Amino acid sequence: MKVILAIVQDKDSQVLQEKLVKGGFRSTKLPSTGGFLKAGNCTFIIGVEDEKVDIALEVIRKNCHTRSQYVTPTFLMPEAASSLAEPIQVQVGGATCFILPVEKFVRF
Ligand code: 2BA
Repeated sequence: MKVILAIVQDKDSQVLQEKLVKGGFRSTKLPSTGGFLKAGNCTFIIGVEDEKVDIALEVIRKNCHTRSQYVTPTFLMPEAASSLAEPIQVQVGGATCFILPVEKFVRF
């Protein structure tokens, strides 16, 4: 068994949750915050049998979309006044996924 930790954008999280259920996957959705943008995102914990990992990743890939966002990087240039700092564009990924081995899984 594996656990997939998938960090996705808030905008995609509801559809992803529904598609995971439809696909027969159990998941837990946690509110999270990206370290760089300091904006809300969602982290899914998905426990999956080894042979279904690729299917779960495909569900995530299909339903999570890359988007551009602008951020004013005052924290990268603390000497610049916020009014002087030019916003920069960043591509926020569809999903950032970590696939971890599960030593033991029990449900009571
Ligand atoms: P954030 O940390 O808010 O990052 C949002 C986007 O900002 C990133 O998109 C990336 O395009 C850009 N970015 C992040 N750190 C940067 C930096 N030091 N310099 C320049 N640009 C930077 P993604 O890479 O798609 O990441 C989306 C979200 O996934 C992240 O939100 C974070 O919550 C999570 N994430 C990404 N990589 C991670 C990692 N190695 N470990 C833990 N969480 C990660």
